[in-house]
Formats: sequence, C-alpha cells, structure tokens
Amino acid sequence: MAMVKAVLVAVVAVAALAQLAAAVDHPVGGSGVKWSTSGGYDAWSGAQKFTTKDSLVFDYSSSHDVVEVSKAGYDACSASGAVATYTGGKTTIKLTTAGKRYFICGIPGHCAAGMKLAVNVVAAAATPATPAKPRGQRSVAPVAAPAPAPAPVESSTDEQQPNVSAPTGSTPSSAATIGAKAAVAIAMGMAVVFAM
Ligand SMILES: [Cu+2]
Repeated sequence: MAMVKAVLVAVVAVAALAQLAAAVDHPVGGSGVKWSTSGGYDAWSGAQKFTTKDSLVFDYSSSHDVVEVSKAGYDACSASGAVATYTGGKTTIKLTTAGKRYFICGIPGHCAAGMKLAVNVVAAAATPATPAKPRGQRSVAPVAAPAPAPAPVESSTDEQQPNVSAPTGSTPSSAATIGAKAAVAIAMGMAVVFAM
C-alpha cells in the first residue's frame, strides 16, 4: 500500500508540474466575446500573457475573417501582403514563436472600426527539472583498484575436500571473487567425484 501511495503522490506531482506549463487557449477579447467591430482587442491583449505554448481562438460571424498581417499591415489596416487568411467562424492560431503577431479583419472598413489585434508572445518557461552538473574534482571517475589475480588451484585429487586457499594479498576479496572461488570449489568437488 505504501508503494501505491508513493506512486500516486508522484503522479499527482507530475500532473501539477505539467499544469504549470500547460498551453492556454485565449478566446480573443475574453471568454464569450466575438471577433467583431466592437473592438477593444488591444486593451484585452495588453492584460494577457501569451506564451509560445498558447493559442488564440477567434470566434466570429460569417461576415468577418481573420487575417494575419505584418506590423505595417496592422498600422495601415491593410490586408495586402497578408501572412495568412482564415475564415469559417472559428479559428485557432498557435502562437509558436516569440515576438509580436498582428491580426486584422480583412473586410474593408472593419479593421478601422476596431477589428485589429496585436499580441506579444513570450517564450514559454523552460522545464524546471534540469539537474545541476557536478563541479570540479567530482567529475573525475574513481580509478578502480586492480583486481587480485585468481589464486592458482592446486591439483590435489587425492584429497577428499578440495582446499581452495584464501588470497594471500592485502586486497580484500570482493563478492565476485568469492563467487568465483565457490564455483571453482564446486567444479573441483565434482571433478573429484567423477575421478573416483
Ligand atoms: Cu470584419
């Protein structure tokens, strides 16, 4: 149960982190507001924070469209040299790059009546879980001590129990050499049995 609980806590923590960096769909003008000649979009835009994970959602009637333009097009209310034109009443535009983006309605007179929007897109925050690199001497890998040479196995078939002597060196035996010695002992024992 404790294990299950720990896993659940981890899942919730990850979900919370993901929420922090979640993409946001911004309804242009505010929730329930249409893209229309009512205007006021730049006042709305100035109060928002747009990141490169977010999207703009334009909701509009068939008498309008959405045209992405340059700054010059935005300033002059001109759709000539448009970056892109969207129609259909519902347009979602991903703000994938940082910087300014400009949108107007391409129907003559509508931009001048207030259908213009500039947004400033900032880079989404980087993933916070970047571990710091270890510094200085710690980056040097420890040099492994040379393993002791395996002790020569005496061919003493006349003995009942093969006697494998412990290494005489000062280096302590590792688990691996102990295991190897056990294997040698078993092999020796079997050899003795078969030789009889
Ligand atoms: Cu329009």
